[in-house]
This record gives sequence, structure tokens and C-alpha cells, in this order.
Amino acid sequence: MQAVTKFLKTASLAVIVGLMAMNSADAADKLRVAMLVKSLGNGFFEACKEGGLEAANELGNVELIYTGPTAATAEGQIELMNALIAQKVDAIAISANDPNALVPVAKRAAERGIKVISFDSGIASGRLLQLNPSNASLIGQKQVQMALDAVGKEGGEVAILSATAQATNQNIWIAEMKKELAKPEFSSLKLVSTVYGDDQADKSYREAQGLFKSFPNLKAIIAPTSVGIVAAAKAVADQGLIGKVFVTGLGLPSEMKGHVQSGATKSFAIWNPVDLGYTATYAAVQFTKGQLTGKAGEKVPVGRMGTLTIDEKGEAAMAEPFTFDKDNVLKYAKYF
Ligand code: RAM
Repeated sequence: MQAVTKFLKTASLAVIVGLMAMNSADAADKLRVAMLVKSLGNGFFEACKEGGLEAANELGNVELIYTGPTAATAEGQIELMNALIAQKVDAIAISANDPNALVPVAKRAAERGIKVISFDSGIASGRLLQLNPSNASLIGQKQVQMALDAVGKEGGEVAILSATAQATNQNIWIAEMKKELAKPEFSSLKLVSTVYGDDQADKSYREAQGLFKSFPNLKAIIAPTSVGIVAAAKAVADQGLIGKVFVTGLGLPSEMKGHVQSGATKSFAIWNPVDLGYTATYAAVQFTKGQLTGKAGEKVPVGRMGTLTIDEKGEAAMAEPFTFDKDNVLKYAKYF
């Protein structure tokens, strides 16, 4: 009884949106694949969902369950993982809020025969594959280069406005950015602070305002998060700082187009989140077929995205990040 109450409580807390992509097969035979994202209401993950639905439709016989906590916390994701285990889904593709906190629950899922992969933001172990959107050092390099391009040769103070302090992906990219900033070609840029907006628009906005206050000579904010970059650009515009503080980082053309037009942002980058969600879903389904084990060298067919090859860290990476500026942002804003 206690277990039932606990499950019901979890299930009601969890906003589980079941999205069905049906072909001709019976509902009973359908594979159930969960896409568990960092948090709901994030346009980046909405685009991943779109790709996930596309993969589910194309594969046929797959139901995609799109879910995530309301705030980007590991605790919220652990609750949802437990609910998905109780529902006996076939596979879970998770973008994790913490590299370690989700490992035990991922292992529990695996013991029950659920195929777990991570994508976007990985878990350290207990998953069959971590699907990276791109190469981490490229992502780091690109952001530092865009910051220098925006502020010009004379450089100046820059700050990083990240997502949550535990986010696997942002922390890897921040480490890469710091390596870049240590190189002579970027010596004119001085990193003065790293703050966390938790992938929430209001907190990110307040953190940006805090930076303007603490660092009156700030020249650039690098936000390696699609939520943070929009909030930082809005804060720059609202404070009348366009042309004085430049915002760059990772964002969606659909959400950034106005800020590129206003001049708050000169350029930013991202990969295609629809393709990322498509590939993650497609790969998760491949693992349910019983042949793949996640070993280095294994090849995972991923439909229109070709084939992934698993490396010695149990990871695979997709394409290079793409740069957007005033010349192309409108064209891509239609897609993501
Ligand atoms: C946010 C999330 C996500 C990240 C993008 C760039 O939407 O933190 O994990 O990949 O930004």
C-alpha cells in the first residue's frame, strides 16, 4: 500500500506527457522510449522532443514518453527515473542534471532490463552510451573565439553565465573554455566570474544584472546555455548596455533572433537540437534490439543521421556547432 501511495505521489508530481507515434502495429507491441530532459519548458529540449517524435514515427511501433522535472535538479530526475522503472519502459534517453547523482538509479533501471543512454548532458557510468552533440573542445574554442570577435582585439573582462552548477555538459565546456583562455591568443580576455542561472530565465536574468553591478567594466558574457544566453541578452538590452557588453554562447536562432538584430549579441552557436533528439531516440531503440552492448567500436545505426561509432569512453559525437549572426539567424529561426 505504501509503495502504491509512493508511486502515485511520484507519478502525480511527475509531469509525464505520453506522446504516441503509431504505425500499423498494435499498441501492446509498442516499444516505450522515455526522453528524460533536464527540465520542462526549455525550448532546446522541446526541439529535441520534435526530433524524438520524428525518430519514433520513422521506426514505427515506438511510443515516445517526453518527461522532465519542472526545475533542473538531479532529485527531480531521480524521482522520474523511478516512475519510469515502475512503468517498465523499454529504454530511457536522459540529459542529466548531474554526472554522478543519477548513476545508481540508472543502474537500477539497467538491472530491470531497461536500456539507458544519456545524451546532451551525460551520466558518468551506468549508461550504454553518451551521445555528445559535438566535440567538447570545439564547443569551448568556438565560444571563446566568439567572445573575442565581439569585444575586439583590445579584449577586456568576460564572465560566464552557466546553467546549473552540477550540469555535466556545461562544466565540461567551461573547463574547455578555461583551457582556451589560457592560450596566448586569448590573453586579452580576463575571466572575472562564473555564475549559475540554473536554466531558469528569471534567475539567469538576475545573475546577469549581478554581473553588471559587480563588474562595471565587463565586456562580454558567455552563456553556454540556451536559457542563460537569452536572459543575459535581455538584461543587456534592458540596462541600456548594448554596444558595451556583448553576449555570446549557445542559443537557439528562434529565441535569439531579436537579440542579434538589437546588437546585444553579434554571434552565437549551437548544433541542431532536432537532430540530437532524433539521434538519441533512434539510438535508444537500437539498444533494445539485444545486439549492442555499448562496447568501444560498436556501430549504432541512426537513420537519416547515419551511423554512430562508440569510442573508448562509451561516447559518440555528432556534428560541429554552427555559428549564427545577423546574416543567417532568421533563416534558421524557422527550424529551432
Ligand atoms: C540548455 C541546456 C542544454 C544545453 C543547451 C545548450 O538548453 O542546458 O543541456 O545543451 O542549453
